[in-house]
Amino acid sequence: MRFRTLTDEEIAHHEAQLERDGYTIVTSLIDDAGCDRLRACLDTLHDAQAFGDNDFAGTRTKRVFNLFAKTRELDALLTEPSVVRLVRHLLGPEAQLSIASTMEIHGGETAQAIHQDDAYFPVRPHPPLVVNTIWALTPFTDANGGTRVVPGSHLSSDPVDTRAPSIAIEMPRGSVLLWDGQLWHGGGANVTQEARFGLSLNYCRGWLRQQENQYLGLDPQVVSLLPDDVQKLLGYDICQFVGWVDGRHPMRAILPDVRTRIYAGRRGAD
Ligand SMILES: O=C(O)CCC(=O)C(=O)O
Repeated sequence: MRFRTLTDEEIAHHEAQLERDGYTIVTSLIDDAGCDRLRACLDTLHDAQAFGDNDFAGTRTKRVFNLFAKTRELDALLTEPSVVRLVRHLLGPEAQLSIASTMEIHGGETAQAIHQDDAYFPVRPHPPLVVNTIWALTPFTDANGGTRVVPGSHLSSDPVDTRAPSIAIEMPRGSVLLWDGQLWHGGGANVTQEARFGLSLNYCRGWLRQQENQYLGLDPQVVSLLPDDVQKLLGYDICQFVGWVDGRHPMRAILPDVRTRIYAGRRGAD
């Protein structure tokens, strides 16, 4: 999979957009072949997936969760350097994955209620706690259910009127939308015949509990064989004094027979 490389000026522009508007769009980050490859893998997971059974999840929307237990194709997205830099800009160096899921909005879906992705952390006001990303694996348009956002709404600690004017995110396939978890947003209505496919990698601060339990969801033997940066972003790390197991790095708790090999030469493992 090939990614477009962003310049430092482009990164600075996106950081400023995230701070000012609460969201930014990095266009055409993944090449066509990469999008095809991701779709081939995710479509296999979607074939067997039923539509949601409530208005919020969407009765014409398919979602698959716990993705890092089901494929290794997403590791390159999780560690994509420009997106990681932008996520860390708001969440700090210990940012970790909170939840990974697909959001395939089929024709006939109605608009989702706008909401905040950090609403389940009941502290107000607060600094950014969550950054969500949605990778467009089809084009996103106003008509096909492109994510709707209320620009600037991340700056208010008061609830937004759920009928507040929102705008639809339009972006070509291979692009990624990033937003501060305080931004009011929701999936759009799809009035076309074609499904809109989004892949969401949602991150939180390293000292928060992840929304999806990555310790029970993933096989520890598989995690132990992943590269360091993937392990860290999946939350298998220490954030200051949070995350220890028996006073040591959490990877020490996984598979004593492989830990010697894993830790050979790793700086600061103890
Ligand atoms: O699919 C989208 O564009 C956003 C969906 C969303 O915000 C959610 O399901 O929480």
